[in-house]
Amino acid sequence: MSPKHTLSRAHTFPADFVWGVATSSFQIEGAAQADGKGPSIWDSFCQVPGAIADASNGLVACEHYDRWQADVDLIASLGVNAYRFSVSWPRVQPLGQGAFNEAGLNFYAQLVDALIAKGIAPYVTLNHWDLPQALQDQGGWANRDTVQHFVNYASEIFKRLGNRVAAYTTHNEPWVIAVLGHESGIFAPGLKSRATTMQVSHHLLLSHGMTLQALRAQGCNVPLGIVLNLSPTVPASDSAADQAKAILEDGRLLRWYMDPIFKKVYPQDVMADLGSEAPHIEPGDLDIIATPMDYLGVNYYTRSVVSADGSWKPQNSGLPLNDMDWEIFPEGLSQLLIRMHQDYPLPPIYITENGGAFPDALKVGQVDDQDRIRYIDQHIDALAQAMAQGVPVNGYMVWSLMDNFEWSSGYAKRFGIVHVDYASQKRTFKASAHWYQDFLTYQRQQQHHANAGKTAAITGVD
Ligand code: IFM
Repeated sequence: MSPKHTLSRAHTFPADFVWGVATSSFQIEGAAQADGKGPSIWDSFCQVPGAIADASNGLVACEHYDRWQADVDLIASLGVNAYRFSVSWPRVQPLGQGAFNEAGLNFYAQLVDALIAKGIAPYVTLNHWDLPQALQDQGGWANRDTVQHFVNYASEIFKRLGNRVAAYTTHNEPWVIAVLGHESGIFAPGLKSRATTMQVSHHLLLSHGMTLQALRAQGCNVPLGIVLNLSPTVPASDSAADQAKAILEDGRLLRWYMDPIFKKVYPQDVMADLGSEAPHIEPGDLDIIATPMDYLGVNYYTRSVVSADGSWKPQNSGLPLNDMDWEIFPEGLSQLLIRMHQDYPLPPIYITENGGAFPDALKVGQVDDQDRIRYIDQHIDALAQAMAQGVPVNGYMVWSLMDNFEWSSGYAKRFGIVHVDYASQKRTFKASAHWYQDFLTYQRQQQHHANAGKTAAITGVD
């Protein structure tokens, strides 16, 4: 049988390239009320009737809080050299300010130690959306006080995990927190106000910059950065209205985050469009936001197509769709990275999430998810093409290690390369996990051959 999905094998990546899998606390941990953990905004949001498609919640999830040791073994068996996960703020500081929770801090300290012992680099995200509900009760990210609370929390995490981890990420996908959480309201905390959305996004960015400064002042010498969800934004047609809308949406998705971080300014066109809904910005805020970062994480899933009248539907595009009805568009990853490289002075980039939900079927103990394999293969290929054009990419992480709580879609959408049977909590490698494992072995062999070649050249052996 000839090997399938081998586009990515045409490329040999640098020996120190980071290959990982990613998860987040609320999506996998469960144990939502165990060992002193406080409630997060997602615990509350799950109780809102109709908020989650299958009316599920994070009470049990993948029971990772109890099964973490076996999960570390699972990660190690994939052959990855990195694992990206997040710390649940309310697990380590139940009210988001004041007392810390020893049990929660210990959980993450043990996880980090176990990963390191297996040769897996821990990539720690400080905020993957599960804000303590007690802070939301005081206005959440719309309240400027939350910025300092986040810095205090981040400082405590650094005190406990220190420079043992591979990198710290301040926030995961601030656009999602701001827009889906506060404008469309389909994510926690479920608000619908554009002015609040923009204030939230400013506070997230401000807390990002302040955290970089605070952690460095404490002696942090591991890379610090942020993770953005980015896509190329294209007009649905070449009408002037669609094109203008696409430029504005690009401003709201990409430039609203990239410009202040790399150019110390918010995009003028978005500001003008916001008018009185623009955020309140204090003198010096932009200097803080633009604090130099060590890396940028990019989460890429699909492109964004916009029409002025909102009528565009992915079903009309002709491109294959995944189980979320997102277009599968690998070229978008190279286009995005090349454009970013042209427009911004980029630090090293990590693709911190890439993957897809597909309608997996577990048959006789196996999930033959060829569509997911094809997706990952095509995207690694697209990534290599961007690197060949000079984009500085240092790593790639599959979303996700295992099936988990997919936010407002509940457990119905499966992104994992490892299948989770939620009734028994049994983990089963899908074909994509085997494929990724084989791909990583192949990469190591390529490295080995390249090194052997170098040694031979140096010593004159042929
Ligand atoms: O599951 C999410 C993750 O939490 C953040 N990025 C997108 C993924 C898929 O929707």
